Amino acid sequence: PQATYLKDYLPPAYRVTHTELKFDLAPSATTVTARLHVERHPEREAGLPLRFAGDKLSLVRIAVDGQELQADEYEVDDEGLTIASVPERFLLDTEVSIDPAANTALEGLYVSSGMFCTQCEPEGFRRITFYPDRPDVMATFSTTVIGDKTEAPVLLSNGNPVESGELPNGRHFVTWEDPHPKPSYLFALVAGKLEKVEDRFTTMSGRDVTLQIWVEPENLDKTDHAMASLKRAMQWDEETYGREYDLDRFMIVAVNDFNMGAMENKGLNIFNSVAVLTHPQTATDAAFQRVEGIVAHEYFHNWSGNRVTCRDWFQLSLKEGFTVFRDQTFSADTNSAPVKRIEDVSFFRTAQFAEDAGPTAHPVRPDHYIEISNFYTLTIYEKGAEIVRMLRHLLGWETFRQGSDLYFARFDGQAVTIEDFVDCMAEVSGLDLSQFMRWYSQAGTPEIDAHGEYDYAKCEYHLRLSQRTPPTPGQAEKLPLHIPVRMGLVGTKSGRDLSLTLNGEALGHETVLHLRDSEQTYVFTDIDEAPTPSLLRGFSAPVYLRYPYSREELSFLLTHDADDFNRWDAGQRLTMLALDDLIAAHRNGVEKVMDSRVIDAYRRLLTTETDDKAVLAEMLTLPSEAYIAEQQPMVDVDAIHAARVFVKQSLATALRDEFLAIHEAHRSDAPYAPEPEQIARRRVKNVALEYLMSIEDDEGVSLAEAQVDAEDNMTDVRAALTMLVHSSRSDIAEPALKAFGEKWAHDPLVMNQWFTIQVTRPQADVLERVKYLMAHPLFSLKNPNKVRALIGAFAAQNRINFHRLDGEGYRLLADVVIELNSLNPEIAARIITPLTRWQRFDEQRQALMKAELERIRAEELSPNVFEMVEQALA
Ligand code: B3K
Ligand code: ZN
Repeated sequence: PQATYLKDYLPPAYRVTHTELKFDLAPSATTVTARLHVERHPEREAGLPLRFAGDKLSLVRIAVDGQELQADEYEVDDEGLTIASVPERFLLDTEVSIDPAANTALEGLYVSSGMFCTQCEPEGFRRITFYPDRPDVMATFSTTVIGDKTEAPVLLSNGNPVESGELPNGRHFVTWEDPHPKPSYLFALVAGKLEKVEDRFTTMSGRDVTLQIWVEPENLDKTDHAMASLKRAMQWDEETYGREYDLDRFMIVAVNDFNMGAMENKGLNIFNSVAVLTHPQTATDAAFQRVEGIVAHEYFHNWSGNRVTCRDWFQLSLKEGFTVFRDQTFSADTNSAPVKRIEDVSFFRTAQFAEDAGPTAHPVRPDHYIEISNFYTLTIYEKGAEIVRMLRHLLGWETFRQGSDLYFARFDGQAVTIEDFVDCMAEVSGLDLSQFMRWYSQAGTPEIDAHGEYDYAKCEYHLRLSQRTPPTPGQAEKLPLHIPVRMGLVGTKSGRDLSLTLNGEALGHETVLHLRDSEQTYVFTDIDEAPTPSLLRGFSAPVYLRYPYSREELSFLLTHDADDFNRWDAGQRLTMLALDDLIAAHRNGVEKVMDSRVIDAYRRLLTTETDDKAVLAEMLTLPSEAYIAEQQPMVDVDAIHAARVFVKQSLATALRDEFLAIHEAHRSDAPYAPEPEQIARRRVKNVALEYLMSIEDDEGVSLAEAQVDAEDNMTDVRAALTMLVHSSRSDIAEPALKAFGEKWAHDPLVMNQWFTIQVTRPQADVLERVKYLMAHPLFSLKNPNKVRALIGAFAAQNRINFHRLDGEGYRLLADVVIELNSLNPEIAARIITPLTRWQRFDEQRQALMKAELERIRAEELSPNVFEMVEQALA
C-alpha cells in the first residue's frame, strides 16, 4: 500500500456540481445509476485525463454526454475509473452493480439486520459509484431510492422528499433532494422496516423543523432521551454559537451494525444503536450521557463539518476537534461542568497520552497516511478539541465566538483548512498564533516542569516553568509550544487564592500564563504569605505537568483549591504517590503499608457535607489501572493491579462505616430519571458499594445482592452485578448472571453488557470464559459492538489477564485481528491497539507481543492492519 502526503495536495482535475443517483435496491445485486454534472476545475489545466475513485463496483454502462463509451476510451482498475479525454463540461452517466449483503466491512452500502444503510466517511462512497470521492468536491444531490414495499417500506436519503410513488412488482420509490452542496462522504441512504418517533423544533428565525428518529419497531420506547437531547442541542447551538438548522427535517436512524458511534450525514444522521437507544431498564447513566453527547456532536457537525467542511482528510481535526470541543462544552453546560471536565481529562490522560507516547503517535494534522480510516484517533478528536479549548483560553470566550462567527460566515459552503480556522481566531484577536500552530504539526505530549520558591523577605513568589516535548516516530526534534497555563496561588495560611501581580500588573486571583520559551520564570510580587501553586487549572493545556508537591501540599490543595478540577487532581496525585510506593513494594516483595494521609483525606471527603455529589463521586474514584500504567516508566501489570486492590481494600477496611453511611445516605426511592442530581447520587452510592465489595463485607454483599434485582434501572443492576461477578462470591454471582442473561436474551445492547461484565472479571480463569462466550450464539465477529463488548473490553480493561505470562491473551487477540482483517479491516485495525503498545512492558511480555504482531504481519493484510503493524514494529 502507498502513502498519501499532505504536501502533494492538488485540487481535483474535474469536479461534480450536481449528482443524480438512482438506487434499485436488492440485497445481493443493487443497481446504482449515476448522472454526474462534471466540469474541469478552474485551477487545473485543460486536457487532463479524468480519474474517479471506485472500489468493488461492476460497471454495466458508461456514457459521456449521452454517448456510450467504447472499451478503448476508458479503463477500470482496482481503485477506479480513468477516461483519457473528456470535454470541459459534460454529463457522465454510469450504471454499476454492487453487493450490499456481502459487505462486511460496513463501508459504502451494506445490509444490517435486514435493512440497507450507508457509511461513506471517509472513503466509502467509492464503493457505491465512480466518483471524485474527496471532501473538496461539493455537489447538490438528487437521489431516487427504489425498494420492495414489504422489505423496505421506508426509503430515506439526505434533504427533503420531493416525489414518491408505486412501481410494478410490489416496488415503490422516493426521490430526495438535498439543496446544500456537500461532499460525497456526507451522502446517506437507509431503507428498511423502520418506524419513527416524531417531534418538532422551531428555529430562532422561525423555521419549523420536523425531527424524526427511525428505529426498528421494538425500539420505539427507547428514543425519548435522544429526542430530548437533540432539541437541547439545537437550542444550545443557537444560543451559544448562533448556529441555526437549515433544512425542514432532521432525521436520525439507529442501526445495529456500525463501525463508529454515529455519522453526521446531511439531514440524515445514522447512529450505531448503542449511541441512540436508551431506556432506564436497559441503559446505564453513563450510556444516557454518552447518547446525549453523541446526538449533540453529530448535530453540531451540521455547521462544523457539513456547511464548512475539510479540504482534504489531513484537515480532519478541523471538523472533529472543533465539534468535540463543542459537544464537551454542551455536556458541561447541561450536566456538572467540573465532572464533565474531570471525566474527559481522565480519559484523555489515559488513552490519548498512551497513543501520543506509542508507535502510532501522530500530529493532530498528520503529514501522511496509508489508510485514512486509521486516523479517526484520540489525537485527531480529543487532542484536537484540547487545541480549540486552548484557543478559547487564549482569546477569551467573546473573542473566540467572534472568530467562530467569522469562520462560518467566510467559509460557508467551502472545503477549508486548519489555517483558515486559526487565521480567523488570529484576525479577531490580533494575537500572533504562528507559534501556536505547532500544536497541529508536533506529535507527543509536552512535559512541563515547574518549580516554585517563595521569598519571605521580598514577598515574592518565583515560578519557573520549563517545557520539552519528547521525540516521536519520525519527529526527533521538537520546538517549544505556546502553552496557556491557567493558575492561581493558594495562601497556605488563609487557604484562599492570593491576588496576583506580575510585572506590576494586577491580574486578580487567577491568570493564564503564556509559556512560549523552553524556560520562563514568572515573579509574582506582593505575595504576603507562602503559597502553594495551583497549576494548569482545568487542564488548560494537554501536557504532563510535574511539580514536586509534598503529600501535605496535595492534602492541602485537595481541601482548599478553588478550582474543582485541580482539587480532584490533587487527590489523584496524592493517591498516585501512595500507589507508586505500593507498586515498588510489590516489585521488591516487601510488605505493603497504606499511607495514612490518603486514608485521612478520604475520611474527610466522606464526612464533609458537599453540594456537588458528582464531584464527590469523582474524588472517591481511584485512578484506573490504565491511568496508573500511563504514569509509570515501565508497566508492571501485576504490581499495578495488586497495589490498586491494596489501596481499595485498605480504604474499605479503615472507612467501612463511613462507606456504609454514604451508601445509605445516597439511596433514593425516586423513579429513575437521567438527570444530573440523580446520576450523581447513584454514582456516589455505587462507588461506596464497590469499596465495601472489595473486602466482601457481609453487609456490602447483601446490599449488592439486593441491588441486582432493582427493577427500574440498569445503572444499579449493572453496578451490582459487576461487583458480584468480579468477587469470589460465585454462589450469588452465577445465578444472577444466568437470570440476567435469560431476561435480556432478546436485547442485543443489554447482552453486550452481559458479555463485558464477564470478560472483565479479574479471576485467572477468565480466558476460558472469553473463549466460551465467543462461541455463544449471540456473539458475532461481524457486529462491531459485540467485538468491542467482548474482545475489546477484555484486552483493554482486564489488564492482568490480557497480559498473562503464557501469552494466551495476546494470542487470542491476534487470532481475532487476523479474522477481522478480512471481514472488517477498520475494526481489525482498532482492536489491535493494545498489542501495538508492547514497548511499555517487560522483556518477556515484549517478546510475546512482538511474536503475535509478526504472526499478523505474515498474513495478507488490509491497508488498515498493515499500517498499524508496520508502525508497531518499526
Ligand atoms: N464523522 C464520523 C466518523 C466516521 C468515520 C468512520 N470511518 C463520526 C463523527 O466524528 O461524528
Ligand atoms: Zn465528529
